[in-house]
Amino acid sequence: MRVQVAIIGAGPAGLLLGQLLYRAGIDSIILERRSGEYVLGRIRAGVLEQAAVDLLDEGGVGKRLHEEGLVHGGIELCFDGVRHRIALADLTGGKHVTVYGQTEVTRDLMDARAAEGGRTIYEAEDVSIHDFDSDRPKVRYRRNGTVHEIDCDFIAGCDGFHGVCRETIPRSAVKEYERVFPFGWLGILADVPPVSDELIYVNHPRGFALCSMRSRTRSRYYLQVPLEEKVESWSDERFWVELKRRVDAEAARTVITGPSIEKSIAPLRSFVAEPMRFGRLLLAGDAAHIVPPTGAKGLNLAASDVRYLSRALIDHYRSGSMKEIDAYSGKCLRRVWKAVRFSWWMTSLMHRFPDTGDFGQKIQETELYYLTGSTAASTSLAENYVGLPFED
Ligand code: RFL
Ligand code: PHB
Repeated sequence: MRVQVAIIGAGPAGLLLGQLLYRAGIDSIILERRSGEYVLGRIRAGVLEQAAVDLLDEGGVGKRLHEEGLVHGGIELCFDGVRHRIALADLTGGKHVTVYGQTEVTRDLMDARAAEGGRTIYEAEDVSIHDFDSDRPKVRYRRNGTVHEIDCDFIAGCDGFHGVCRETIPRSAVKEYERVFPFGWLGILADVPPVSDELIYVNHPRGFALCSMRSRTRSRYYLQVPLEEKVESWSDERFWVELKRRVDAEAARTVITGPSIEKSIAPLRSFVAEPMRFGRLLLAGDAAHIVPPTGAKGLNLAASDVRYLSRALIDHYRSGSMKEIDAYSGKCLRRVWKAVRFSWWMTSLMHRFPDTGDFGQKIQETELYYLTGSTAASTSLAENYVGLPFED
């Protein structure tokens, strides 16, 4: 079989790329290791930058997002027992973020691809990529015991942090940068109304907490926990008691609790692999970089890579030029590193580290007072949170 672009991974990066290429008349196939239901069962990101919303609109998949997404013009930072609002929209000339779960984004993209007859092979086993340093890359996979081979012009490595694409690149050709944080986030999803209309990021001596949501009737809450913590040790009851100890008194009084419908622990990590292109293999999303979720940037960065990659491929097929493909890695990485810096900074500011101590706690609170009291400092946070501009 032959296609123009073979996409590895049906997460948001792979599906969105497939959609944008389809709209431009470029033929692709997506190979996904898991089943569609498994991919939809992963509860992950919840906050979309305007640029990600615009890109989903460009892909023709924004309808439900605009009907059901919650548009937020601010976030709250809670510290020293009091909440302070960062007026994102006022500070950024009217930019907002949209709360719409990654599961829903993925579902909309899968539905659009199915309706358009796009090819996605779920449960593709032993996917391997070959000859991407030549003009004739190949992809192989196995399904129901039969090995298939695909010839293509380009391979898009959208297969996440544990994927096969980055791993196949010779070690000597990649430079990896990494920081693993000494804690994780325990998250629960529950069908209860959110405690507040906006997200609350909490700095507390007992550890970070986040009050988020998926809709007006579905909430997502997180607690900072030690890395070695087991999810089985956290009954719903224990989770709610701990959350109430970390949030402000009013939130503790008014939060509506209920049975969890999902509960999991995610480690926090910053990671970047450079460059993001090797010949005709182009990495996008978590396959090339990971950020801790504190800045709500992971999914948005995947969309930002796909924006550059789709434009580069479309330009190539229209003009025959490799100029935009050549520029891809540099353009992505300049924006990626800014999000890596912001996510690291938000994580450092809001979490309790093993060496934070009383002094560190005071410094964090003082930085938070400065941040919420200074228009210059709040504007810096706001412009990063809503998403920095693109190069083109
Ligand atoms: P994904 O979503 O990981 O999708 C990659 C896909 O590739 C498949 N795959 C393979 N397919 C074929 N062959 C192979 N060998 C393969 N290996 C892997 C996988 O099954 C999968 O379907 O990467 P993508 O598309 O780059 O999207 C990135 C986002 O998913 C990610 O950045 C965010 O979800 C990160 N993230 C969060 N980001 C936020 O902005 N806000 C959040 O609140 C937030 N919470 C989270 C998160 C990531 C988490 N992970 C990774 C554990 C919470 C969690 C728990
Ligand atoms: C979420 O709703 O899952 C979420 C929101 C904001 C973050 C991280 C996670 O910074």
